[in-house]
Amino acid sequence: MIEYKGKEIIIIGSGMTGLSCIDFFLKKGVNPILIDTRLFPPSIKSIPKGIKCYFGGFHVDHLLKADLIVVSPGISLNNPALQIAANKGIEIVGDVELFCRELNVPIIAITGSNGKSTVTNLIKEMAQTAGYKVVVGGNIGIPVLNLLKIPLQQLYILELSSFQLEITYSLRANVATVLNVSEDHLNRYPLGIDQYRAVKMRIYKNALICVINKDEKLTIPKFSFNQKYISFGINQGDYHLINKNGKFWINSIYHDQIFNTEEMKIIGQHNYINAMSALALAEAIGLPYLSSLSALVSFTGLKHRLQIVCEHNGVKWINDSKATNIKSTESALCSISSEGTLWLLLGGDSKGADFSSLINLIIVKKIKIFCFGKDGDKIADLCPNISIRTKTMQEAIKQISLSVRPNDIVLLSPACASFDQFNNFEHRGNTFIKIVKKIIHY
Ligand code: UMA
Ligand code: ADP
Repeated sequence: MIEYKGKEIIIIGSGMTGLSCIDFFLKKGVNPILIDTRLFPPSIKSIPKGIKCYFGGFHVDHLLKADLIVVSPGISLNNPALQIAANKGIEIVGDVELFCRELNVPIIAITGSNGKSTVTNLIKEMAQTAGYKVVVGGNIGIPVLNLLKIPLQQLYILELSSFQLEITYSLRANVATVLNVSEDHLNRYPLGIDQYRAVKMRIYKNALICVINKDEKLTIPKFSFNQKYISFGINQGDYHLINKNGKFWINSIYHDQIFNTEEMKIIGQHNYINAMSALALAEAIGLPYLSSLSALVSFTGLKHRLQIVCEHNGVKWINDSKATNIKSTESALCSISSEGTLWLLLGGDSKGADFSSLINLIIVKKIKIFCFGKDGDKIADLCPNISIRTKTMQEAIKQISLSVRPNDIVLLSPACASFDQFNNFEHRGNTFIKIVKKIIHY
């Protein structure tokens, strides 16, 4: 455990991470300083009394007085003031680093461009079914330092974003995985996908066992003598799919029994892959296979991920608000088939992504696209014949509701971040649900 007393500590960002860091240092008897780039940060009322705050930007002078700077994930390390501080040798870390320095406990660490929360919850259910005392935290919405308030557990399952891994150095996971790597957050990684991928690969450093996706070369680390590997993939890997009479079964080199994916409640090939990755993680920590399979069968999926809101007059309304990049929307389009028209709601902040890869999937479907938000124009310009531009998602839903017919599907799978018009993806998804229920008088 590190002694922080007597040190000048600056916390950047007053969101949920920043607040958890303040709490952590106060408990250690240190009064940190808080900086936020916004003049009126949203969580201003939750900041404990007595904390010295500077709002409205960074001042290099402040940063240069620090012994330690703790940066929230929403702040880019490319910020010039942070660069100056780093060049002067001031230590810059994130909350996950503070957490790893505090506890030496069994950790499953999960990252990837998509599927993190689904797999994190699945492995949690599997471990709990096997009788483990487990906690979950990280990018999933629970700052890791808050886990220190819970009595010591047998297993910590951490969902980690690239932003968090960037400033984590002491992670020594028992099992680590990069589920997949596809284009995302390019506004934060100016050198492109290689830079983004390199950050994700940091999760494997010092891990005892690496769980890798055989179908995605980008998830495979350089092999190291003292690490064990367990793999999964569609047609290859220790866990893979076999096709028997048009039905997909999960097969494994570790077990004789094969598992029928039709027993799962979550749909789509991407979820079969998620299931295999969770089974591989379960194998790595030695959970009994049968109890993992029973957890898999019971798992109903998470809200805002291909969530069927309702079916009314033959029209299905689906909330996939957590689809915040192109690959996740592609997986939604591959998982859903509609006899009628598919009404797709796309838009928000594209984070610098190139949408042309979506076109191939879109043009083979009977589809109408509604584009909204900051990058609505950019998306609508790609297929102008089938796209309608609205300012907001709310406006789009109202227009769609006037035209839908039985057998149609309305899908919110925006392929963009929500922050341009909503607080977060939950806010966007809940707004969708609320309007839909109002429209159909649910
Ligand atoms: N911000 C400023 N100025 C500041 C500090 C923050 O403008 O000085 C802005 C950021 O640019 C961002 C917002 O405030 O738009 C929130 O940033 P934050 O770092 O304060 O975020 P937290 O509330 O602490 O939440 C963070 C993660 N958010 C981000 O990485 C943006 C949450 O992941 C995570 O659940 C939480 O820590 C607990 O670990 C959310 C997320 O969007 C779900 N993650 C990205 C993703 O999944 O794609 C990576
Ligand atoms: P994350 O936490 O990485 O954002 P989630 O499990 O919350 O992942 O899912 C986010 C979005 O990605 C949802 O739209 C979901 O349907 C989709 N998705 C989930 N798993 C995968 C996967 N393995 N490949 C592609 N898309 C996926």
